[in-house]
Amino acid sequence: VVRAENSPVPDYVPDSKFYKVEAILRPWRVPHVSSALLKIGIRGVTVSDVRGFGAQGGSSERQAGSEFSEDNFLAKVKMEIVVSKDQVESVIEKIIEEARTGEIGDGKIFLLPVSDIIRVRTGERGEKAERMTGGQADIISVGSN
Ligand code: AKG
Repeated sequence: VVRAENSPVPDYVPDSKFYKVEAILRPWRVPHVSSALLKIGIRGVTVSDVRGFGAQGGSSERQAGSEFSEDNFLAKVKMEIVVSKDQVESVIEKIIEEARTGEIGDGKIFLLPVSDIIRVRTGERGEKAERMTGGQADIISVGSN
């Protein structure tokens, strides 16, 4: 993922090497978002079917006298993407670009610091675990770098 030289990374608080971008999105926008993320080199995305509501209490239009109730939960998809700090803004920009309709219900993005990343296959940690590689060659090279 390449960022323009003139767009500095914001000072996220707390500072971390890695962040999780967690996005609650309209289900039918998710394929657009994931293929756009693939195109910019993002390789690790987790999705879950979730239900929820936001400021509108689950209705797409504000109605006078409408009550919040538990059956107003709407189907959404939660996407979770863990990346290094310098990739965060590109991921957020891409999600907004591909998920936004401009209508109520487009969802939200949360940014969380991540303490470490551990690849189960190799035990690699940190940057080595974040980097998307795979296969036998990488298993062999573990310990030699
Ligand atoms: C909300 O509950 O905040 C909404 O945005 C409802 C509309 C929707 O998610 O489609």
